Amino acid sequence: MGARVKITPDGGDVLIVVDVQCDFLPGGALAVPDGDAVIAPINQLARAFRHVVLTQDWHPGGHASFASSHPGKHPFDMVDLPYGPQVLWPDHCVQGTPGAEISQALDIPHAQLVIRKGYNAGIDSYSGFKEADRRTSTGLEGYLKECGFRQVFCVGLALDFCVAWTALDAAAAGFETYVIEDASRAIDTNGSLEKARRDLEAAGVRTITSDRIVGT
Ligand code: VGL
Ligand code: ZN
Repeated sequence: MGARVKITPDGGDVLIVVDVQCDFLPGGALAVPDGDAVIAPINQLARAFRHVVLTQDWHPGGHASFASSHPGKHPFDMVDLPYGPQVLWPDHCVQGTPGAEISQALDIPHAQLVIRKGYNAGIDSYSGFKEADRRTSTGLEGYLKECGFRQVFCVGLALDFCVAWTALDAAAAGFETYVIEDASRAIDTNGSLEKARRDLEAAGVRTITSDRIVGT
């Protein structure tokens, strides 16, 4: 609990809902533990925001982040790609498949943009802003700046990967950035959650709970 974080109805604040897709939910190819627990708080939060952007992990078959693309490797192994170390994942969020669909349980009809990422075969993209080569832009920074947003609130899946990287890039782009923890869940592999928390804190990203926005 802490002081209330004010959302101004006339803009300036945007909620980014990261990767709430079937493959990251129970029964999915890369199910995040307790992943469906994010749905209710996200739906409640979204009603408080006039502006909501969704991200969608969107990989071609045979993507470089898939363990199946690296003979002898298994999910959660590491591999060195031209841009650096990469965690390998089960095949997930393949373009056009049911697992890549954004959950029907999300109730955000007013979401204004879906930004897809991870569509380059050789480059992963946890962040909604910048791919894992740290050079290729998705265009989201320009979009948010052109819209005049100043505060970015990040929620979704997974807290220690796509939510954290999106928040870190938002902060680096100059937005006042928040992660809403109870509206996010982590994968937590090889210390990833601890590392994400440290990185977020070092970058000045504020970690809050949704009661500070929508609480009574
Ligand atoms: C994600 C691993 C691979 C995420 C996406 O949404 O956090 N994690 N692709
Ligand atoms: Zn992915």
